[in-house]
Amino acid sequence: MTTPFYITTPIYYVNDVPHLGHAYTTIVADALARFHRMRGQDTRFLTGTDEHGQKVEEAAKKRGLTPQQLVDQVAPRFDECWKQVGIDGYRFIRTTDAKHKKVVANLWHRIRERNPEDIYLTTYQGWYCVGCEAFYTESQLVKDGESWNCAVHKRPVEWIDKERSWFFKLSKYTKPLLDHIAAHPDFIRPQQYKNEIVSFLEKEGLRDLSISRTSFAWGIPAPDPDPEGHAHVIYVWMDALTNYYSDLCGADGALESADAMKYFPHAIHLIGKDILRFHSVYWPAFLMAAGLPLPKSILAHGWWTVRGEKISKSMPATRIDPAVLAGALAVGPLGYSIGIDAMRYYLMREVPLGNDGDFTFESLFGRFNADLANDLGNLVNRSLTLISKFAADFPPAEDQTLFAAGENPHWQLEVHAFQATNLVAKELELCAPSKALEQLWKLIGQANRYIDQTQPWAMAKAKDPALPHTLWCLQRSLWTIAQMIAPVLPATSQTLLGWLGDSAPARWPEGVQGRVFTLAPAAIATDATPSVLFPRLDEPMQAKIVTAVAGEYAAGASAAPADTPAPAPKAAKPVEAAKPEAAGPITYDDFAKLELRVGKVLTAQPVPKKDRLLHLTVDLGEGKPRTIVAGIAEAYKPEALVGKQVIVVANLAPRKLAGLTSEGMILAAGDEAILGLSAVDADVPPGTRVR
Ligand code: ME8
Repeated sequence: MTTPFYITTPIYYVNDVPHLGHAYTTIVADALARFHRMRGQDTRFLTGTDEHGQKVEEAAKKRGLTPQQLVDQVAPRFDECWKQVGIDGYRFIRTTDAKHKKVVANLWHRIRERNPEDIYLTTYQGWYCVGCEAFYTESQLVKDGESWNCAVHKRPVEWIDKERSWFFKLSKYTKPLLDHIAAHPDFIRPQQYKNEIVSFLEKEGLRDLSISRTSFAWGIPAPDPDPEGHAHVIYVWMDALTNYYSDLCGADGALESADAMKYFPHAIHLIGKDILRFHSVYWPAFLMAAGLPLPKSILAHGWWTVRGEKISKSMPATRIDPAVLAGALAVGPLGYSIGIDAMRYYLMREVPLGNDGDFTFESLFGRFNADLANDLGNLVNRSLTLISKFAADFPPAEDQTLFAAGENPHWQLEVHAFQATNLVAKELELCAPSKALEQLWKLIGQANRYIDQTQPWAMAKAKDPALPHTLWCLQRSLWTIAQMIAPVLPATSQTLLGWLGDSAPARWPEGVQGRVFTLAPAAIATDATPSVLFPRLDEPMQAKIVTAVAGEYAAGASAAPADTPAPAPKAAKPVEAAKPEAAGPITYDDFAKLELRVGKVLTAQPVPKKDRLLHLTVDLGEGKPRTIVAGIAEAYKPEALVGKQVIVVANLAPRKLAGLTSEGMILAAGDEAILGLSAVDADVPPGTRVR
């Protein structure tokens, strides 16, 4: 029986929509899960959403929604996004799931049963960052004039003044954690993050941790009563971290489920370095206190940045939508799937796991043209063209005598391919996709050189009897490569295997007797006419991609039109749909052409069958209210809009939307669920001109 493989991503906060940073973690986890599945391992892959806490409660209130309504709107976005970018075979957990809530309560009870002194009541006083949902000491914050700012969010933190709270005796676990890390060298990976945690534990030690809040209600109720009668909800990180365990439990929430015992000790928690401490300190300490097994590894990766700024919600100009990026890269006959594969390849190849990486179009196009179009694309095209051209007269066939002859190009390619199956697998076992791809591309280079060396076209002309063997070697190495690219380039792999006459799901090529690996089952159809999988991105194409992607994230930074109709499914978005490039500076006369007016929303109602649209009537002081159709239904409940003052572009030509004529556009910032309507800071009459 093989060892189970269990990989998790962080569960993402629902106050954001998925961006390239979230996609990176999920894509790496997907690639690793695919690899282990290909090797026949019992594989489990978990992602999901983190839905409780103060910031969700506040965001919902602002929008006139209940927290449950807000999370129900946003959580499916992550699931949809992962489907759009081809993430496969995952389970999706939400912390509002009933089973999860039971498991969190059971974990609490278990800690109290085993270590009654580990959870106790007192009062908390100190700084709290709502963005991180974390408590900070002043040494962890940045002083900015009068206020203390969160180092991550660069915004002031909140002072919590003597809030009654349950505490967890984290201080007791400094030594047990250090001991565990010493005994399990792979517990925190890569090394630099392990060093960081060890040094933190050794130098600073741990203080007890507040694990409940009373000043808001959106969370899992603390299972034990407070003798003073306060209602506590469990601290959002204790709740969230438990997801990795709760998904393995049965509906009754019992902690000792068969799946938990089977998979959890093998868990690899893939995370961004921003949440390292929560995972490598709090989480194992909770588990130790409860007497439960610890995960196998905390695997931290670095941050993706844009122009040096971390891709994040608070930096809208950095927010690249993964589905838009994949759509923009959807070139060539396979369209969107190649866009996804190219994005996956870039993310996994460009940066060794653990390091930060700056997203640039230059490096993206460089990788695309050099690695995908030139190296892999050319190999595929040349090999298949040669095989299909000559196969009628020289059907590919192995010639043992040529291998037996030892040192020759055929033998070298064979040995190289065999070694690659091991080297690439080893790197993937170590969760190092970038190094795995480096190894794999060495084999691709070797196969390209094999064609140059053997010159099958010249062999055909000379009727060389070694040609069938040469074609066979090419076919065989291509098949091996097609299998091994599957974790990172699943669509490319499937297409290529199809062209090679292999319709079975991808599986890892295994070595047999020191050199031979599992053989491709069928011969290539001789009339196969391969198309160019990755066309080279020329300058006009590159410009279109930049506009499609950069235009999209620039829109997040400025006032996005709120009445933009729901976008067509992104998966179908061709590069041609790129937005025009942002205009340069405009003159006052240009600006004066815009008639911006204050409007007051009189009525608001959903538009049947259009989840994102609201049908509004807005008073612009013209006697007859205007009909405006706005794409803001995901952010606002209709009732929350009635009576609101908004800014309307009043001289926009009317447009038909969902069967209604929209007679203006409402200004808003942000997108979809995380959207704010532009505000008017004074009670001015409807129709007042905004200048
Ligand atoms: O922290 N580069 O959720 P979150 C790389 N709910 N990865 C990035 C990234 C970037 N610029 N930005 C985000 C939370 N990520 C908690 C987690 S787990 C029990 C609770 C990825 O929505 C990265 O994996 O803020 C990071 O750790 C995660 O998204 C943070 O997601």
